Amino acid sequence: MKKTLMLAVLALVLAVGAAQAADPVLITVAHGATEDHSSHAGWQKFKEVIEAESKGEMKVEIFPNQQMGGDREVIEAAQLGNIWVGHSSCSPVAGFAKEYYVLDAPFVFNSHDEAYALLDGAPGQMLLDALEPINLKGMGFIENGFRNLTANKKILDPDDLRGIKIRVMENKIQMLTWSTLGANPTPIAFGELFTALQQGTVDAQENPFELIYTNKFFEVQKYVMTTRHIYTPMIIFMNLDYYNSLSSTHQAIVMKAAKASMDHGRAIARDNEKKAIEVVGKSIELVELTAAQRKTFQDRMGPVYDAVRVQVGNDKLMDAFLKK
Ligand code: TK8
Repeated sequence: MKKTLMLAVLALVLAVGAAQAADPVLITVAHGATEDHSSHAGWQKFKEVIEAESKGEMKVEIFPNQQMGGDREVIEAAQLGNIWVGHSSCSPVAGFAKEYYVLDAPFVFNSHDEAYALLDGAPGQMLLDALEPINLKGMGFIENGFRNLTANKKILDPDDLRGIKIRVMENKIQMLTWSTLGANPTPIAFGELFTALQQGTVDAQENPFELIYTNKFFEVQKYVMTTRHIYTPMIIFMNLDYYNSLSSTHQAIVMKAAKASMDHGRAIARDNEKKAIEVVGKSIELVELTAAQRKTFQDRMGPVYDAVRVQVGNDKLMDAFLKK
């Protein structure tokens, strides 16, 4: 009897020791936004929830501001397992998963609520699932925002874009959109954009107000036009092999933290956008386009919608977003 009791005590001591000795599950996160961008606040919430819910069994380390490269590099690093978690604007993702071209269709969303309803519903889930063949677990969509055009000349309709060199994200539909409008598009990685504007390599770019502010693009541009020509979300993802290697308890904690990160980041993004509009509007000319002026851009988008449908190659997905 005494021997059995001793063995039971020994087994208990070893189990407790093993648990204490076990290194925490380390989750590395990388992204290309600055630390004052709402997406970084979202990742801090992700870290907070994971470390609290796992009671220290999981640790999160965040590498912001292009430390691991821009969107394309972060996607590739997460695919290969050089980092475990990251985010990217959805346009660069389309080069890896063609379904994401659906989000490059301009003038689809008219409000944040409309965008969230689709992205957080079945259409968005189809996009999250489309990442699994490239070894990524899509965890959700955080805020980047409605994109607006900045330039060194006032642009009131597409005819004003003639001869304008505009930077676009590395994505063939973005290239087609702006060439269809009459501009000369050049794909440049986000991390090189400020220098390209400063040196005059390009005359214009388009991004949400928050990024126009956090990355100081307004300091090297003269006008910002409220085109709101597209809503770009950022997609947050984890290396799928790594996700599948986690216990079901840890998987549930990761997904709970991802949801908390999205909700927190979106809320902050809306406040940040208001502040960004105020600061940018005091530094350069804010050109509030009328609905009629915005329509002159949308009226030229026919060939772009056709090209998106071809690239996406999935009418069910296309119609889920465009025929809402
Ligand atoms: C930030 C980029 C940015 C995107 C762009 O890493 O490239 O213009 O809007 O959000 O993903």
